[in-house]
Amino acid sequence: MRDEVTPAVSAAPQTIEGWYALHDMRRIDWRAWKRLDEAERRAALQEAAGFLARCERAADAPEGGSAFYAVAGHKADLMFLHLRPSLDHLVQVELAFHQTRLADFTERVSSYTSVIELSRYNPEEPGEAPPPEREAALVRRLKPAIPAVRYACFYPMSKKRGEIDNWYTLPMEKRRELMYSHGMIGRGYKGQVTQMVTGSVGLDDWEWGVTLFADDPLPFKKLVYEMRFDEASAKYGLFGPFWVGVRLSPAGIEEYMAGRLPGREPTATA
Ligand code: 76R
Repeated sequence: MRDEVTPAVSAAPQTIEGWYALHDMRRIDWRAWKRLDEAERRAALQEAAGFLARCERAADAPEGGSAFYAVAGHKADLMFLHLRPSLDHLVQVELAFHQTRLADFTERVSSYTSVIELSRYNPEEPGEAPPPEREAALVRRLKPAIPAVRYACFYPMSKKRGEIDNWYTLPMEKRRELMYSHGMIGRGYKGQVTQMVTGSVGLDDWEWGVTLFADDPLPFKKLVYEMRFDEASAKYGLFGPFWVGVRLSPAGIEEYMAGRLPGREPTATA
């Protein structure tokens, strides 16, 4: 017997995919690191800084980018974010890190594989090409430069498929309405928070990854809290663990491993 909801009304929104994303969470074995002699530490850090600099400019792929964060709390010490044009490039970047000496002092505590996704609840009319400025804006979102801001917050989420509240059986029109309201809340944080939504159905354990970037961590809390009261999240949002961290430059890894969080400016610490 067919479901009461016809495929036409519960249709999936059109999605457009961009770069693949890997969020790679690592814990440092500080005890082993401290036992390492000074010369070995220096060599490992030099190698690591070079590796991270090559990652940032995606020297291992035709395009992409990476960023590194010092994570607060017990869930990880470092989060590496890699954006690359294919899953193969992501696997290659992981393999390359494992070849470094620093990798010997890290344990992977979590990771998330997804692909940048734009879901289009209001697509162009069929056969109508978007104007060139919209096309350019689209490409910037599908292949984004990682925002040069100090903080990032990452968490995976899904939409509920309960017996009563089921996002996936809602009519398209209702989901469009809810996503509009969701987008309006998001827009209120323009200039404060940049979001990157990555789809992970079929790729990882949740349905989306949400990565937020900002120059102050407080708007992460404000934005996520405000969205909790909006129907799309209040009724249908299911959330995984959160990671929040401070951006490290490739050279910053040396200071970090010596026990100092680099300041906002690379030269700010005495
Ligand atoms: O892409 C767009 O800007 C159009 C509007 C929009 C869509 C379609 C949008 C805007 N989002 C969309 C899709 Mn979003 N987003 C989240 C979270 O914590 C929570 O409660 C939810 C986590 C945040 C914080 C956030 C921020 N968004 C999605 C989807 C896919 C849904 C689907 O396809 O069914 C998810 C899972 C999701 C989750 N969203 C915005 C933001 C912000 C800040 C905006 C405004 C962007 C802007 O206009 O600058």
